[in-house]
Amino acid sequence: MARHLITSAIPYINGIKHLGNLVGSQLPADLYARYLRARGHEVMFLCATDEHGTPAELAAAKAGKPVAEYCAEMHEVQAEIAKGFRLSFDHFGRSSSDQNKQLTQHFAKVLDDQGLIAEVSETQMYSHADGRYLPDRYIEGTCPNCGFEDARGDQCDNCTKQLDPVDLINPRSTISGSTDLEMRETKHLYLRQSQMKDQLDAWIDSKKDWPVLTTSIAKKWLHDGDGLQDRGITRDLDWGVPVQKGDAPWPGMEGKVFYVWFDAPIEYIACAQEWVDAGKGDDWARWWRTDKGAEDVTYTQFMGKDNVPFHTLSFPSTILGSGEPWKLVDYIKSFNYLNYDGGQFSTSRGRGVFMDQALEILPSDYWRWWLLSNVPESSDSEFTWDSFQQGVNKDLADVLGNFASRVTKFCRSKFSEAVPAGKPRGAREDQLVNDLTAKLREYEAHMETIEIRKAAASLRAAWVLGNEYLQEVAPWSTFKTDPEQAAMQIGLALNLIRLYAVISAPFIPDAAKELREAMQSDDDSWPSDVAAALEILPQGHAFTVPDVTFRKITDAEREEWQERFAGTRA
Ligand code: B3M
Ligand code: ZN
Repeated sequence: MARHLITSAIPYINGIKHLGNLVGSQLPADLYARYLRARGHEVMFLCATDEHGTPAELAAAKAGKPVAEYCAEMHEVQAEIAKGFRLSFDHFGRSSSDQNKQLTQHFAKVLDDQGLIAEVSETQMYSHADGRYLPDRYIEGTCPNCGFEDARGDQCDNCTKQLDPVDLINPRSTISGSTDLEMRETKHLYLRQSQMKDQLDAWIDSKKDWPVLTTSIAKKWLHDGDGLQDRGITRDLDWGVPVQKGDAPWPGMEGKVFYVWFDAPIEYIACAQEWVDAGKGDDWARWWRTDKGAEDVTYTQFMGKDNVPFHTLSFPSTILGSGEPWKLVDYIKSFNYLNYDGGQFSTSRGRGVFMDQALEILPSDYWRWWLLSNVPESSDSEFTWDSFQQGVNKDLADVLGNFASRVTKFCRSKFSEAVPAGKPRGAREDQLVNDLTAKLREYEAHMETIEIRKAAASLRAAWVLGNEYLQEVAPWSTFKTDPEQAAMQIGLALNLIRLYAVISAPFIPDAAKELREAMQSDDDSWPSDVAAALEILPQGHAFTVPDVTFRKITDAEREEWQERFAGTRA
C-alpha cells in the first residue's frame, strides 16, 4: 500500500465548465484516484475553484454581482455538478480561502528572503475610457509569437505562450473595446524564475517517464528565445490575495494583489489545510511536507496543455525557491484539447456541451465512459454526437449492459434468482480465466502509467471476452441437453458480472455499483487472482436482475441533441 497525492487543475470560477474542461483534468484525475483506492492505496485527491484574477472579476461584473458573492455562489454550483459527475475529491476547496491567503503571503515572504523577488517599475496598460489599469484578460490583441488575433493579456490560447499585456499587438480593452490605451509606470513584484533555470532544467531532465507533451512544453519555455523569463506576480486589481510579506505590509505595494497564477497552485496545498479545518482529517502536513511524512508520497498532477508552463516552471519555482521542504510533483499528466463537433469548445462563446447540460440529458456514466475512452491524450480529439452515440450503444449497451441482462434474465427464467448448482468447470473456463487474467494485467499496467485510452480499450476487451465466452458455450442451447453444464456456465457468468463491476468502477462508478448490488455482493476486492474472484458468488447465492444498466441513444435523440447544442449557450 502506497500513498498517493492527486490534484486536478482547479477550474476557474467564471461559470459552469464544458466537457472539454472536464476531460482535460478533473475526470482523468478522478479515474486515477478511484483506481488507486480500489487497489488499496491511501489517496488524497484535491481540487478547488480558482477564484481570483480577471476571469472572476469579469464574470461577476457580467452577472451584476459583487465578486465575493458571485464566487461563493458559483463554488456551490460547481461543487454540485462535480458530485453529479461523481468526482471523488477528498476536498473541493476555494482559492479565496483564508488558508490560501496566508500561505500565498507566506510563500511571497520566503521567496523574498531567498532573494527571488524583484521589485520592478514597469509600464502597464492604462485605459482612459475605463479609468483603470488593464491586466491579463482585461486586454486582448494579436499574439506577438504566433499572430493569433484574440490572444489574451496573460496567455495566448493558440500557442500557449505566457504573455504580458504590453506584449500584445493592437491591444484593446475587453471591458469597453477601447484602444485609447496608455502605458503608465507602476511598481510590481517579479518572481525571478530565470535564477531557477538550471535547477528546473535538471529537474525536468530527471523526469524520463513524463509524457512528451509535458516535457516538450516545459523545455520550450526553458530554452526558446531568451530562455525562461521572470514573471510578474502582482496586479493592479481589487480582488485577490493582498500583497503582503507574510503578516507584514509590503511597502509600495499597497492596494495590489497577487497574480491569480501565483496563488492558484498554492491552493493545492491550502486545500489540504481546508480539508483539515473542515474536520475531514487531522494532518495535512504528512501529504505536503517532506519533513513531516510526505517523503514517501507520490504526487501526480492532471491538467490541460495550456496549464503546463505554470506547473512545470512557475509553481516549481515557488516550491523549490522557498527553500522549505514542500512536496514537489512527481508526475505531470497533461492533455491536448477536446474539440466540439467541427470547432472548439468555448466558455466565452458558450459553444459545446456544458457539464450541467450533459447531466440533464444522460447519467454521468455515459459521459464518463465516452470522454475517458476518447480522452485527448496523444493528440487533440473531437466530440461528435455520432461518436458519442456509437461509444455508448456499442460498448456500454451492447457489450457490458447486454451481458449482464442476458445472463441474469436467462438464469431467472431457467433456474432461479440464485447461482445455480452446476458441473465442475472445464478447459474452456480455464481458457477464459487465462484470457481475462492477461487482459486485466494489461489494464492494470495502463492504469499504473496513466495511459487512459489504452486502459479503456483493455477494459472493453475484458467485457468482450465474457460475451465471446457466452456466445461460444451458448448456455441457452446447452440447457436443452445438459442443464447442469448450462448451470455451471451461467454461474461463472454471474460471477463475471461482479468482477466486471469491480474493475469497471473507476470508469463508470454508478453502473458498477448497480451491478454489484444486483449481484448482492459487498465484495469489491480487486480480482488479483481471477480464478478465485470468479468463485466469490457460491452456488445458491441470490441475485436480482438489474434494471436496464445502459439504454441506447436513439438516432432521433442524437439528431435532436446535435441541433440543440449547435448554437451558443445564452
Ligand atoms: N484555473 C486554468 C484552467 O482552468 C486554471 C488552472 C489553475 S491550476 C492551478 O484551465
Ligand atoms: Zn500565440
